[in-house]
Amino acid sequence: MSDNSNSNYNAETIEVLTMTYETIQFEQADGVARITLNRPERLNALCEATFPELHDALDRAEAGSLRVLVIAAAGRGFCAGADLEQPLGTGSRDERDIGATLERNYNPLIERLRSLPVPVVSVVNGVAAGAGVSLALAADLTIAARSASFVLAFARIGLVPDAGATYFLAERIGVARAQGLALLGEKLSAFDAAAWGLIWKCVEDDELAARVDELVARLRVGPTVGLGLTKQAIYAAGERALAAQLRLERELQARAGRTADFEEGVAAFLAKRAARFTGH
Ligand code: T3D
Repeated sequence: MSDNSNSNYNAETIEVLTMTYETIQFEQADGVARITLNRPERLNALCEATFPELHDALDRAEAGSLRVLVIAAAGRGFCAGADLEQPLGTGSRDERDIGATLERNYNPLIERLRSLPVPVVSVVNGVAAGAGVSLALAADLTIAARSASFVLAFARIGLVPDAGATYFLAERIGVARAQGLALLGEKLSAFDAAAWGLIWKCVEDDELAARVDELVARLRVGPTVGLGLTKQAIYAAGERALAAQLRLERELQARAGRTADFEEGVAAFLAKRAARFTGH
């Protein structure tokens, strides 16, 4: 990792932290952390170095006053999944345990992203394949360019969809469509991904950056604690019976009701003005 961390101040005295790692870039300013996958020549395939770098970037993001995390990618693709130029597993065929790589690298990352207490946005600029699909879908909001696509490439190399892919797909688009994509490994266009409910939105290529900026600007000034509790409740819903979910909502609402942002939201409504949430 090349540590070229620096802090500087612009005219509005907003602190900007930037880090360039071997395989990713990280930038944090004004509550927004942005991780950019940065191996465009390999379509941002995930190699062994990427995972500790991602965790280090997430540590830095969480150490600051984080209100939104953006995961984006450099070049023409989002992420081509595991780097197939690196050996997937070691030893003889019988000894090889690719599952151990999942346990060590992929699973902790996916769980961490899902449980981050702020909104996570993934920006799919081009093809997402293999675990790249999982990474894109681990975000709370996935926005994709119209020319982007999703490929469960695992079937093409004799592997099983992983890093949460089977979970995200079966949950969002149903078993029939999930099986079709997983067994055939066909490309799903961003347009169809949005129409099927796999992702939040598909936008025109030349509008992607502006639409992401709008989305991030909106989330950045949102009631961060309430938003974090909201995502927690929605993710829990699929795993609980109604009675348990009602109890969870009760508990989370009690916490949201103790935030300064709740008081500000109500005060702003009554005063007929825009709320000025601080994220507390
Ligand atoms: O142990 C573990 O890590 C287990 C975990 C497994 C999780 C997984 O993700 S398994 C699935 C791995 N991913 C794939 O199988 C996808 C492989 N890539 C593709 O199928 C295609 O590249 C795409 C459909 C993603 C894009 O196709 P296309 O035609 O737009 O691009 P391309 O020409 O195939 O790729 C461009 C370059 O990126 C090319 O390099 P070159 O020829 O220009 O030097 C290609 O080799 C490279 N590249 C693409 N994907 C990967 C990759 N290099 C390394 N690993 C890749 N996954």
